[in-house]
Amino acid sequence: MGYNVVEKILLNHIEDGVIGESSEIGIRIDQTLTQDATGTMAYLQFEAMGVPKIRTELSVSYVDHNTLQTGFENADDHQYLQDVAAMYGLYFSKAGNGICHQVHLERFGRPGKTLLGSDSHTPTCGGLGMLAIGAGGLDIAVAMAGGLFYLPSPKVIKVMLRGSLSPFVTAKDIILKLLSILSTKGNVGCILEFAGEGLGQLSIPQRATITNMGAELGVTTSIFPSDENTRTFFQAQNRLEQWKELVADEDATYHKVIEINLSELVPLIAKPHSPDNVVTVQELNDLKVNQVLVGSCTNSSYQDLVTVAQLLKGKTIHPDVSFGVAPGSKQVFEMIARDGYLQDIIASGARILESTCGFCIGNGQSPGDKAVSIRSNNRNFFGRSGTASAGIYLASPEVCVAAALNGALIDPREYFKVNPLEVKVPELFLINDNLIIPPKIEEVKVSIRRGPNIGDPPKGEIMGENIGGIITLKVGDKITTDHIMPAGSYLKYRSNVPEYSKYVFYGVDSKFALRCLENQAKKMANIVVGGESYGQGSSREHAALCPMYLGVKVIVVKSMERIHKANLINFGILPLTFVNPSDFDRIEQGNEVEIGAVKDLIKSSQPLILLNVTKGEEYQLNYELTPRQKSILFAGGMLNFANA
Ligand code: MIC
Ligand code: SF4
Repeated sequence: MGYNVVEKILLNHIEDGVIGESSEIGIRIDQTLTQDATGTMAYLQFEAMGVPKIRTELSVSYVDHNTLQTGFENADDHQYLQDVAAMYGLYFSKAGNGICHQVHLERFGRPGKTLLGSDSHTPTCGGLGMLAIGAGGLDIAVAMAGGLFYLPSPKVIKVMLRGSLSPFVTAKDIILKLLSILSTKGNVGCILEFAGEGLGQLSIPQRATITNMGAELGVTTSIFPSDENTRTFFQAQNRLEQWKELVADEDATYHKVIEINLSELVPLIAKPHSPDNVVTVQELNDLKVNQVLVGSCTNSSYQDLVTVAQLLKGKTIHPDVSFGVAPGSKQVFEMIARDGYLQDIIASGARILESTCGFCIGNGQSPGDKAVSIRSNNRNFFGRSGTASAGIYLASPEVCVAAALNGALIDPREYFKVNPLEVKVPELFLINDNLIIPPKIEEVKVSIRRGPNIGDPPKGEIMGENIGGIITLKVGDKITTDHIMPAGSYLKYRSNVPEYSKYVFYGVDSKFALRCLENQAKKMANIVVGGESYGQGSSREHAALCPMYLGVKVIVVKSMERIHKANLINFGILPLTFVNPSDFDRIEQGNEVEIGAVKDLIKSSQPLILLNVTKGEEYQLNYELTPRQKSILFAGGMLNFANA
């Protein structure tokens, strides 16, 4: 029997468990990446492990999220990260070099290798045939220390791309179509593997748009085979020796097959406040637009920006629109400058933004009250832009440019009467890695500088036999990590858990943290109740770490997303689900509850009983935990477990 691409990579890396048979498997990690917003905590945790040098083939520390530097905190974090990289043997990509996923795709990713990144969009490198997975910072620290990464034994879904894209229909429309089919929930444990004749038309940056935004589906990752197009890309990045072919066997089998006919696709757009709220652009024709932004790790490649420049050439942005462009990396930025495209973009009236996450994470460019903002990025969660009343829409750069020129949404096929010029991957990218500091071969003496904002990561408490607590908060479906742990202007507290913890659930209920502290003082555990797909979105472990700091011991939901569940376990918070989902309607915020014999029941894999003391009712609760995860929870989290 033949193997698919995912199985081929897993078979080369598996060290624990059996693919398809064990509930989770442990794999060796070749490469890791971190970014500054999750990185400081990951390296503080790595330091706590006492390992002298990283044990991966290659690890890169990027600075790309918090580059706004309003205050000393960001700069101090960057300095800490640079010192840590020098001390432990990592590459360090300085602020200004670009967004981690774009740079990793350009300069480091390799077909057939495994990559673990402390950012949910790490699957971007799946575009070049790599098994690239997002996880919490603590999992990255463990991988850097040579430990295995555990993932659910995956269900591999084959996505057959048939036909070919029409002009103005793009890779973004393929992933938006997939989001409309699969939605953002219910895909935990799946991996998408792309195949079919449609692949030939897709360059690596276009494939990377698809694997990047695949993160919004909640799958473990997405991957393309490594073929001739991949080879062309490696040659153009002057890394041909790192390329190898990796394709599925003819008789490979899959969990299921989805077909998409590219010839039938039209320009699509995701409406507020979820990436799967997809309609055709035509359905929203004439919607007045206030802001347009092109950038982020989804759509900011050289190909994307040359297309943008060609569509803008000789035209002026609509007077009522603010239009911003953020090149994804220094390579992209330098190339559009060298080739004259930057001039066309500037001339049109665009505002040129730094090569960083910026607007995508709500760090600047917040739209006006009730404004409509059309963006080329991947997430439009409620409040993420920094303006709760604004409507954020996600679409291709082509749709963005048409809206920016027209002042209202319009199908680009209608607006630009002539088809765009085809932009191919250049024969040779401009290679200038002068913002990447490689690790030193010789021994270096480094003393790590830590700014006053950088504190030690808190440790969890060993789990007790009984949990008595309060339902401190009850929320509904699709609670994202942006709801739980807002980023934007609070990002600078990522290295300062006591300060950052004040903002847990801030946009949902600004008194949450205060209530938690009051309950904690009364020795009552804090418990959060939620609906479907709790914890979707980011890999930020602060969405577990800060609740742990506030004394949250249990999360009870209808269903939960993979990375967030793993993070909760890593920080000793028990993730439970209702056996009977209608019990969700009976339990209320403020109820006093008890869960008895927790450890004994979990050890013997029996359901837990939640006694609602206030109402005198009982609800059965379930969990899916492997023996390894149970031990981590009993120890009060991964740091205690690893150091035991
Ligand atoms: C995001 O897109 O939500 C982020 C910001 O990149 C996060 C990481 C973080 O919160 O630091 C992610 O995707 O994991
Ligand atoms: Fe940065 Fe946005 Fe990409 Fe997250 S999704 S890595 S915030 S550009």
